[in-house]
Order: sequence, then C-alpha cells, then structure tokens
Amino acid sequence: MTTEIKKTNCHYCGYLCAFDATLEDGRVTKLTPDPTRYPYDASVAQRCVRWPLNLEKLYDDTTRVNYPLRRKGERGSGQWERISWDEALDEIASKLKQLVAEHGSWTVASAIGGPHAVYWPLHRFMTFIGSPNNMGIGPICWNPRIWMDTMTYGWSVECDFRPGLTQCLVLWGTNPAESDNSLFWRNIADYARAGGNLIVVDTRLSMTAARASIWLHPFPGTDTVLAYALARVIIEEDLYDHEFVEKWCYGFDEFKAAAFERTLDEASELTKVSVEDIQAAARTYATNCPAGLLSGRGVDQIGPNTAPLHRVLASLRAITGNVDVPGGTLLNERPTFLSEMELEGSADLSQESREHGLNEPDCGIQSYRGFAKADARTAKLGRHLPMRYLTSPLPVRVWNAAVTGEPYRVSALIVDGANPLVTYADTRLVKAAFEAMDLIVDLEFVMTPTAQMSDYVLPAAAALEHPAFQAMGGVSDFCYGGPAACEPQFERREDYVILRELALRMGDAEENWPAKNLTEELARTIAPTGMSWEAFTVTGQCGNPAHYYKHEEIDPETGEPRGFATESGKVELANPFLASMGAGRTARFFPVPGVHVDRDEGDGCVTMITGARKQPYWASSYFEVPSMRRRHPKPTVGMSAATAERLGLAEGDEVLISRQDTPELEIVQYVHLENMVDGVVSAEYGWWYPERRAGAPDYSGCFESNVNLLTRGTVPMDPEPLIGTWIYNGIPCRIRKKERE
Ligand SMILES: Nc1nc2c(c(=O)[nH]1)N[C@H]1C(S)=C(S)[C@@H](COP(=O)(O)OP(=O)(O)OC[C@H]3O[C@@H](n4cnc5c(=O)[nH]c(N)nc54)[C@H](O)[C@@H]3O)O[C@H]1N2
Ligand SMILES: Nc1nc2c(c(=O)[nH]1)N[C@H]1C(S)=C(S)[C@@H](COP(=O)(O)OP(=O)(O)OC[C@H]3O[C@@H](n4cnc5c(=O)[nH]c(N)nc54)[C@H](O)[C@@H]3O)O[C@H]1N2
Ligand code: SF4
Ligand SMILES: [Mo]
Repeated sequence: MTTEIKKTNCHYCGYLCAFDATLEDGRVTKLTPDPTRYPYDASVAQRCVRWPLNLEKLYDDTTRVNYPLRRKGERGSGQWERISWDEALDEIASKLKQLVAEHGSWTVASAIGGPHAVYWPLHRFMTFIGSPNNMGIGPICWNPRIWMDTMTYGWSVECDFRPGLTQCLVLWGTNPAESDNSLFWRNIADYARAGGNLIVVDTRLSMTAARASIWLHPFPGTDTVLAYALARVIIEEDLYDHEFVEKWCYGFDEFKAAAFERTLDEASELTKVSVEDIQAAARTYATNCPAGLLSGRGVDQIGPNTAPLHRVLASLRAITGNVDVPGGTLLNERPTFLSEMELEGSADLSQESREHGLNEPDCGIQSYRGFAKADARTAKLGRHLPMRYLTSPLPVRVWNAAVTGEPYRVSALIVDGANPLVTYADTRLVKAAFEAMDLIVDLEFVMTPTAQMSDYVLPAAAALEHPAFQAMGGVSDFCYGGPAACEPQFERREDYVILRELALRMGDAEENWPAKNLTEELARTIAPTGMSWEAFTVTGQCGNPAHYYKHEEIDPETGEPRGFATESGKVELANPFLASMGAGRTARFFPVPGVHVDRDEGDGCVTMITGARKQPYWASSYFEVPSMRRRHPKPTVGMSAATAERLGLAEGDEVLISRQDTPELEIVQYVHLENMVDGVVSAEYGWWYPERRAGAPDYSGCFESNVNLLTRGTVPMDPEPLIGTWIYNGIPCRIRKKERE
C-alpha cells in the first residue's frame, strides 16, 4: 500500500479550513487539521459537525449527483436519464444558442448563492454570451457593506479585530458563534472570556450576544435609528475624535444634525433599546480605542434600511477615530493578484448588453450605469470592485421577466452553487418563473428542489476534488486556499471546467479560457504577485502584510497626504456622490409600513425575522445527512416566553405562519422559546425534506416549511434608491397553532 499526505481544504462552508489528507493507494482515508496554514484552528475538528462530510461525500454513490443527467418526461417528473458529458454539453450549448438567436443574449440568466465556489467562471461565461443578468444574493448579503464603505472611505474596509490590541469589539447583526465555526469565532470567544468589551447588537440573545458585555436588542430594522442614537451620545458627550474629524472627515455638521434629529427617548421608543443601554454602549465604544465594528447578515436584510444603516456605521468608525488603525479597522489595499473584474472579463460586456441589465435604469449604484460612475472614482487608484456582484439584477425582476415577458423574455437559467427555489425570496414566484423557462441547467452535488425542476443536472466536483480559493471578491490584497487532495470522483467535474467547455462549444475563443482546469486558473490568478501555485499550496495564503494610516502617507507625486479616494479626499459623513445617485447627503431611516408604523398587534400578529444561522445546517444544505437531521430534526420558530404566552403557544407547538397580506399561504414550523424582543419571531430558513418524494408537485416537501414562501422581492426601488433590496428581516406575519385532526 502506498501512503501519501496531501495538503487540502474543507469546502463544506465558506471558511475553507486547512487539513492534511492521508491517501492510501490514492484513496483519501483520513483528515487532520493542518496547523501550518491559515485559517488553522486546532479545535475545529471537535466543534465543527460538518467536516466529516469531506470523507462521507467524496465517495458517496447514493446522495451525490455523479453523472450528467437529462430529465425524462415533463419538467418535474422526477425521472432522469444518465447521459455522457458530450451529449449534455452539446445539447445545452445548442439550446442556448437557439434561445439567444431568438430572444437576444439577455434572455439567459444565471444564479449563484452563498460563498461556495469561485464564481468568476460563470460570470465570464455570461460576459462571453453577452448577458447582463447574473443574479446573486449580493444585494442582501455583502454588497451593502462593500458599497457603503467604498462610497464613504473610497474603498472597502475590514474589521481589524486583534486579540491583545483591540479594546472593544462591536458585532452588529452577526452571530459568529453559530455562523462561523472557524478561527474567527474562537478568537472572539477567547477575547470575551478574558473580559474584553464586546457589544452585540442583535434582536435575539444569540449565542454570541450571550457572551457580550453589552447586548443591544433593537426591534427588527430599526438599526439606523440606534446607530444614530449612539452617534448622538458620542457627540453630545464630546467623546468623538476631534483631530480625525477635523482633519479627515467631510460633512460632520450635517451628520451631527441627522444624528440629533431624534432625541434618545424617541430612539428608545422606536428601537425598544433603553436610553441607559444606548448610553453605555456609546461610551464603551468611543472610549475604548482601537475598536472594531463588524456588521453581518442580520442587517444586510432589513430592506430599505440596509444601505442607510451601513452609511451610519461607516461614519461611527470615523468619528471615533477607528479608520485605518491597527486593532480597529483596516482600509483594504488593492489586490496584487488578478481582480475579480479582470477574471470575469467584465470590461468586455457590450454597451448594448449593459443597457439590457434589468437593474437599469433605476437601481442607483447596483446597476451597470451606477457601477460605471462608482468605478470611475476607484479606477483613479487602479482599483475595480467586482462588477458582476455589484450589478447583479434584483431576482424579482428576472423572475417577473420570465413569467410576463416584460421588458423581454428571460428563457434560460444556469444555476451554479445555489438553490433558489428554497433560498431566494418569494418561492411561489421563483417556481412560476422556472415553469415559464425553456431551459434550466443546474451544476450541483445533490438533487435539491432546484435541481429537481431543472432540465439538466451536471455533477460538480466538491471538497477535496478541486482546489479551494477565497479572495472575497478581490476587494483586499489577501487570498487563501489550497490544492485538491484527489481527482474528481465518478464523472464529476470542476465548475470551471464545465463552464469552459460550454463556452468553447458555443464558440468562445480558447484564449479567453487559457487555463484548462481550476488549478491552472488559480495559478494564473496569483501569478502577478510573483507567487507560484506550488508555493501557494505550502503557505495557503498570498498578499502583502497590512499597513495602516495610509491616508497620512505622502504621495510622492503631489507632496500631499494621500487622503481618501472620495470627492473631498476625506471620509464622507455627508456624501455628495450618494446624493447624486438619488439618496440624501446623509442617511435616513425609512419606516416600513406594518412593521415600524401601523403595526398590527392583534390576534396572532407578530414581526418575523428569518434565517438566523444555526448549526448544523448551512442554508438549504445538508438536510439529506441523517446525523444532522437527528441533531436538529425540525424547523423551529423562536419567540420570547411573553410572546408565546400572548399567542397561547408553548415550546414544541406545531404552528402555521403566514404573511399578514397573504393569509392563504402558510408554512409549518415548531415553537422554540428563546430570549428575544417581544412581539418578534425568528423563523428558520432553508428547510426541505430530501427523504420525501422528489419531483412535482412538492419537490421533496419544499413548500412545507420553507420560509421564503413568505418573503417578497421588492420593486419599485422607492424609497431606497441605492442598491435595491428585499426584506428577510422585519415582515408582518401571523402565527397560529396547528390544530390536530
Ligand atoms: N429567508 C431567508 N432567505 C435567505 C437568507 C436568510 O437569512 N433568510 N440568507 C440568504 C443568504 S445570505 C444566502 S448567502 C443564501 C444562500 O443560499 P444558497 O447559496 O442558494 O443556499 P445553499 O443551500 O448554500 O445552496 C448552495 C447549493 O450549492 C451547492 N454547492 C455548494 N458548493 C458548490 C460548488 O462549489 N459548486 C456547485 N456547482 N455547487 C455547489 C450545494 O450542494 C447547495 O445545494 O440564502 C439567502 N436566503
Ligand atoms: N450554520 C450556518 N452558518 C452559516 C450559514 C448557514 O446557513 N448556517 N450561512 C453563511 C452565510 S451565507 C452567511 S451570509 C453568514 C451570515 O452570518 P452572520 O452575519 O453571522 O448572520 P447570522 O448568524 O444569521 O446572524 C445574524 C443575527 O442578526 C440578528 N438579526 C435579525 N434581524 C435583525 C435586525 O433587524 N437587527 C439586528 N441588529 N439584528 C438582527 C439575528 O437574530 C441573528 O442572530 O453565515 C454563514 N454561515
Ligand atoms: S468550519 Fe467550515 S470549512 Fe471549517 S471544517 Fe467546518 S465546515 Fe469545513
Ligand atoms: Mo450569505
């Protein structure tokens, strides 16, 4: 027997922990955490319940998709026929060509999900065929932060949490205790245990909030009001950093006026956070520098208040003097490896294609037109944000175009690393759009509900079978990852290889796809740094060490400090650029009807938040794994004991949840009592039942407990004119006990 040890990475969540794989006669038999590579965490193997999947799923010939499949019979019949790769790729290429010839290249849409794969191959494919319609979940996950930080500071930032240096850490709408098994959470947990100042802003007493020295619990979506209230205390009590504000901030007086628009009592009334807690948090944050402030998914999904909140958070970092200081916030550098925009080839997307983007003309910066304006600002520094993520059309518009043919017909969809039938807003509309399409191709590991509604399912290579790479869209000069441990098993292929093959069959030039596989492509990506792929696989990371206070550095050309890459050269607390895009010079809170104003508190009425992360699942993934289902068998809806009492509910009760505006549409979940704001319930997301019958009409029970039956894509853009968004947190609902027959 030959035994070999290879470096590789787990790929069962976005953190890509480093492992050493033992191979016996070429078969992976064992994994151990690799202490030499980022992000190493000795305890991950005990804490993370997912990593054993690496071995279980690699050779799985029952639940994995292992061969190209073509549907037999009607869509949703649940019947499949195994075909060869050549047949699959030839047929898909010829159908796509035909649809493009008939309806124009914009008729092809694509969908991605969370941080699973490298998505530039798909986006390069979309550029090649000339389609602007690459959907993603970016507008409700990641984009708001990237956009608002870049518009405020000139480029994106990172929370520079450093144990031993950071004096205060604010976690706003994020719960790494459950969303992040990796090194990052362990560092925070150690910091909190050692008595560090940890402020957690969360509607629920999450596992992270339970470790906090101060827990602020805003009513869903009122975070902008809360953030302004903190600013008010910091300014009123003269706790702000005068020197940084005078030298490096633009528009302080306007920002101050916006913060002083509401009294603390008014803010407390709206947010349901006490004045004392607001004051305590503001004082702790402002007087313990350096302080980090990190926001998360909870506040990326509060609809029209998402962008405004992120503007105020960016300003809070500035007035407390925490911008580009070690242990506070790091202003990122430009990547020295190839940027996402270069990898996507997005510069080649024609003007005509851009004009057909479904976010034109009214989605502020989240559109090709808006992106071009923003890009003109950062391009002066030789920097480009990832264009495809930051222009991705609102899914509701793509679905509507498929259903109604307006403004043109969307007839084909390529899904890569996503399960939109379960995870995108408005499941009913997604299903109707799928039904209206001529061609759906899904690159997948398992027969998800989305795969079940597709015409072709292509077997994607997963963890250990392909190299891992994380560069956060190329907004910083840091990337990490590692090599594959083995070749793809069965007939699985890398996503990159599948999309390259498809592009070549449709007539794209080989020179647009110079690398033959993902390893070569990643080697090409990091080549400009001077690092070889071989060297990368040893260290597992690439990029230059962080340095700080870059705004103060003297630019040799002008002899002046570099400043910030904004119109004023300063941090823009009042923002002329965003004003030119239709938003105010300072951020405003937008009360959501039925949630913040005219709230019905009558029979069974509650405000719902969704998708608070829990172990062991990840979005809609791993529900087919028996050990995980045993660990967490039922979808739960959390609520406080007081709320349960008002609703006549108790722990474990089976309940039906509906939106107040569509009472006929109900989902089933089970009550779980937890410490959270009264009048609010927290429903799980991602649920489907892989053990149930596949195919129409129920697609493995995907309409029973799936909370996205109750979420809606939002059009029109008004009142938030910048990104365009939808609401996952803060939905007027009704809840009632399910009566047993
Ligand atoms: N109501 C509500 N909805 C939400 C959210 C919420 O909080 N509430 N959160 C939203 C957020 S932030 C996100 S990111 C999304 C997540 O939504 P999705 O990303 O759509 O959900 P996942 O279950 O992670 O689906 C990913 C699918 O891709 C497959 N996959 C994983 N890796 C790869 C790969 O490398 N290649 C290929 N081809 N396939 C792969 C998996 O098998 C899985 O079926 O959900 C969003 N939806
Ligand atoms: N186990 C697991 N881990 C995951 C995922 C998963 O599905 N499962 N998904 C991955 C993905 S795609 C993402 S984007 C990240 C997200 O990771 P995080 O950003 O950490 O998101 P959550 O863990 O959902 O924590 C968000 C918190 O916001 C709170 N919240 C909800 N509404 C509001 C509000 O209006 N205001 C405030 N202040 N708080 C609110 C919720 O109670 C919740 O505790 O997690 C990743 N990790
Ligand atoms: S935390 Fe994520 S990447 Fe790390 S071992 Fe667990 S599933 Fe894998
Ligand atoms: Mo996400």
